[in-house]
Parts: sequence; C-alpha cells; structure tokens
Amino acid sequence: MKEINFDGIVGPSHNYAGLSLGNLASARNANQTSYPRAAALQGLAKMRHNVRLGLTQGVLLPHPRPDRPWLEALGATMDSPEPMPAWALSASPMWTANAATVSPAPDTRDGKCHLTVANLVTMPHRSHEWPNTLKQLRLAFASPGFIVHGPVPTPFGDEGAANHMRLAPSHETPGVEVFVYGRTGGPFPARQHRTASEAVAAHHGLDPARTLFVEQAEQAIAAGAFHNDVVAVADGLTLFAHERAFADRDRFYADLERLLPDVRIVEVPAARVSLADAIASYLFNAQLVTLPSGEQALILPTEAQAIPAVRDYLEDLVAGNGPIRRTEFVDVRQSMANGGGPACLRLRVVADPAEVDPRFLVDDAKLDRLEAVIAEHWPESIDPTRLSDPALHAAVERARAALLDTLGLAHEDL
Ligand code: SUG
Repeated sequence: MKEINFDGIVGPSHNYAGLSLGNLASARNANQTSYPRAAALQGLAKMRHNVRLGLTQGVLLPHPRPDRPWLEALGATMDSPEPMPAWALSASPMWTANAATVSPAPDTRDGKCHLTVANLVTMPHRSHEWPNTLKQLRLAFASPGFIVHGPVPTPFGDEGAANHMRLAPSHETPGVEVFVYGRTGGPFPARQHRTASEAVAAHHGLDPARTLFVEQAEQAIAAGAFHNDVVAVADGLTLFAHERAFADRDRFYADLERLLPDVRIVEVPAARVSLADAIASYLFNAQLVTLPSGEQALILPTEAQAIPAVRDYLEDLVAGNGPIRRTEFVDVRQSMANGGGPACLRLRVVADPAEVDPRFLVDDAKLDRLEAVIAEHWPESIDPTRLSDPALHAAVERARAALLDTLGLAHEDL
C-alpha cells in the first residue's frame, strides 16, 4: 500500500472570475487576466518534483467546459449574463482535494477503500463538478478493492478531503479519521456540513470509536479558511495545525491522544504566525508527506517564503527535533491566485498502485508527454471580459480532447 497523490491537471479554461465568497485570493484576483498554459505547466512541475522525491503520482482530468448541458438545465446559454458563463467555464475541478473523501481499506468495515464524490453544493460554479468526477473515479478505481459512492444529497454541503484528515501509524493499520465541519463562518459560508460528514463516515463503514467530528473555528472561516486544509494538515501520526483552527482544540487534541497515544501535534501559535499570515501564505495548505527515507516533509507554496513570520517559523521548525524534517517550495502561483495551494491540487488515496487504472498514474516520461500537449493546446491567456467568446470555447474543447487522447482516454465516456 502506498499513498498516491492524484493531482488535478489545470484545465485550459483556468480563469479568475471571483466566484468564491470567503476565499480571499479568489476575490482579490477577480477579473485579472489568467494564464492557463503557465498554470497547467506549474501543476505538472509540482507533480514532477514529487515524483523525484520518490512519491507515487496520479492525475485527474479537467472536466468538459463550458458545461453546456448544465447551463441548458438552468435555462441559460454561454450568451446569458454573468455569472452564468463563468460558472459554466470554471476550471475549478483542478482542486482535487475537493473531488472526494477517501477512507483507506484498513479503516473500513468491509476492508475496501471507499471514496465518496463531494457534492460541492455551496458554490454554484463547483456544484456541477461531481457527475464528471464520479465518472473519472469509477474508471480509475474500477477494481474490486474500491467502492465509489455517489454524492451526499443536498442541501448538506460536502467539500471532500479538504475537510478530512487521517492519522495512522502506517498505511496498513486502522487509523483515526477526522471530519472537520463548519457551523458558521461569520460573513462567509460554512461549506462543510456535519450531516454530510456523518453520512460519508456511515457509507464508508468507519468504526465510530475511531472517527471524530470536529468543528472548525468560526474565526478561522471568517479569516478566509474556507476549507480546513487552509489551517491544518495531517500525515502519518503528525497533525500540523494553527492554534485557532478548531472551535474546541483541547477536546480534539485530548481525543486524538486517547485514540493514538503516539500522535505528534505540531501546533503553530497565533503569537508566532497570525491567522491572517497563515492564510495569506498558505502555510498549512502544504502537502505533508512521508518520504521514502521515513522523514516527513512539507511541500509548500513559494508564497510561504515571502512572509517573514512564516519563513522564520519554518526555519525553526526544521531546525528543531519535531517530526517535520524538510521543507520544499513549489511555484503554483496561478492556482494560488484562486486560493488553491499545493494541498488543494491533490487527492490522496492510500492503496496498491497496481489496483489503479494505469492511465491515471504518471511518471517522468508521461509528464513529458503531458507537458507537450499543454504547451501546444492550452490558451496562453484568458481575458475575463471574453468568457462568452465562442473561439475560446472551441479552443478549450480541442485542448481537452488532445489531452484525453494523449492519456489513452479518448474513447471513454468522460
Ligand atoms: O473552492 N477557488 C476554489 C479553491 C479551492 C481550494 N481547495 C482547497 N482548499 N482544498 C474554491 O474556492 C475560485 C474560482 C474563481 O473565482 O474563478 C475557486 O473556485
């Protein structure tokens, strides 16, 4: 069993439409020109970086855009007034931490790996992702060791793995699964509902004694942590979290220590890094990974180097004798400008890679081929005043078709 990171390939329609209330970067960059080709190449460079660290890497695909059938169901077209065209054209499936929630086999009653596609109902532009995500998951995880579930019914918002953490001594042993939900976010929506988290845990057949439902701090959502993975991340027996991430942290930590006596909680005090700096730097939206050497490393966005308090904290962190021994920085600026850091761009699945459809796995050579198709077909830039331009739509559709062809997926119903 291995941890496989499935990164979303940034779609050719990547643009800045300011669609996500409560996501400060999305609001700040609304109506800026976007660079889809550079965005997708940055994503591939991150994957290559992680492959070279010895990690196992997979991909999920951009969705068909513009999503005309969905618009039709709304009685609209790409000529309707904004925000309809932007909703239908969004490249938001790139953030695969929101694709699904995953419970590895050792945690579940039937000993299979369960995945539940996230309904993403809170944001209109993300609410139409799940049908195509579900098709991809059913194809990639078709072998009998996996069970792929449809979405939790509305109106209970589910944003997938971005609000879920698993702590376990190894990939082969039962872990503790933590579902983080929001009740209120001050001026901003709480996207993850407790009822949805409970439904996912039930469908996955998790042991209630080893499942925690933890409320996200209202203050954190109000400060811009629209998902838990903006203020906390876990890997192995390590939890890396901001002091203000959870509504009742003492109780959460006590529960973790009771269930996992060897847990290592690395908490960042607000006095060292404010909530505002944590969110601006995406310090916690790092990939916390265990390298083949057994050491833990943080794969961070370059933005985390730009804020002095965060940079100083990270220097002390790796100089100390805690579990996190290394930091690595990756440039995913195009995604970051929409509020998506390294951890948003990946979905973790603990499984045997031999059980996964190989068309969804990548190595250096396949990354070369993907780079070539992106360099040839992805629009260089998108001017946000031209989202209704039929020439743009045609270019986006051609680009996706070329990608599916390269991956050997052109004949699948995707
Ligand atoms: O849902 N941004 C995404 C970012 C998702 C980040 N994912 C995790 N934290 N796991 C969102 O808010 C912005 C799109 C726009 O404004 O054009 C957007 O959807």
